[in-house]
Amino acid sequence: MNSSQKPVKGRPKYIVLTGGVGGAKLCQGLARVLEPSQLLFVVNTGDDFTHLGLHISPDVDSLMYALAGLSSRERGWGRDDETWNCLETLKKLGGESWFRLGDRDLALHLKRTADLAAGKTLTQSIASIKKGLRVKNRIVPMSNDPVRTKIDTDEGMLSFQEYFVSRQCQPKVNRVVYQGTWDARMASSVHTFLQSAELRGTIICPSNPVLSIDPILEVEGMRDWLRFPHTPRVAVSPIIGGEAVKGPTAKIFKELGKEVNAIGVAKHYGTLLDGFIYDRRDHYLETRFKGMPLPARSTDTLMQTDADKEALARNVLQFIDDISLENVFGKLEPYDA
Ligand code: FO1
Repeated sequence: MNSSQKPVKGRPKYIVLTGGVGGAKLCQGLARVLEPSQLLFVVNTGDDFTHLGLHISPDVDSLMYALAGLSSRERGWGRDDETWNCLETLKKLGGESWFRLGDRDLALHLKRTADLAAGKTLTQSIASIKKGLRVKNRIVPMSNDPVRTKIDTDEGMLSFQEYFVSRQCQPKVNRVVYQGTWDARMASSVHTFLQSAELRGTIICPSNPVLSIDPILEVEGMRDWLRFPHTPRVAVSPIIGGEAVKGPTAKIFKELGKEVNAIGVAKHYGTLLDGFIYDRRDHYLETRFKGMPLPARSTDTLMQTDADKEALARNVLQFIDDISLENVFGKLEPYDA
């Protein structure tokens, strides 16, 4: 929490859809300007898988480590204060070492796997682990039921981590499928939060739209529920100047025949959105955004420091307020924040 700014106590509330490293950065910014009770982070679990008998939930962990101030600056995933003794020994023993689990990260995985084996839900396990990490924010998986993202590539159908880590996102993507979304139920706290009278808006983080956000939106009923509260839904573009800040978003957009820029991202989400934030370096897109029925605003979205994360969070919240006012008082002109 920024000491110079008093938080708004209790209300308003925001639901935040996130996945991956870019998403976690905006969540850190939001956590710096709002009280934990004002935020619900709903996290992609399409990347989850079982490895060496352990339940891996990378996007949940990236967010927990980021909010705990423990995440690796260099890698983005896993912990900063990591050692690799177990992995090195495993390698010597001829075990699987392509997916790198550090010693400290392993402890988290042992705890989660034991929780699930004892009958806890993923939500309950996250709640207990984040307590140990002293993270006060509310973090829920998009569902407690298994959803698995599969990538249909020119090398055949690959599981998410086979594509992402083992094949380093090299195969050409033809299609992405989200197995299990039909049977997956939203975590119950998402319903409760969406029905809250104090809900002020929904924020879609600058995460990969296809790999991190679509799995959340595809969970049975999620899109309809997100339309229900009639509060602004705002997304932040993960593409700046035709490139993703990190990861394969631009490559996948190109391979799926989408426009590789902020306009392509806005069109991808389509009518789900009430507002869109793109980077000020993409100011050349302003005329095109003005021609679209979607209010768009440009600002600095590159989050390198904690101050950058906080500034973007404040801009997103301001934009949501402005859209809410616009709904009451009429159209606002776009501006550079
Ligand atoms: N990403 C890699 O590129 N290589 C790894 O070996 C790797 C291990 C890993 C272990 C735990 C964890 O929570 C994340 C890990 N990641 C690794 C990141 C992860 O695969 C991706 O960042 C996400 O799935 C995409 O959002």
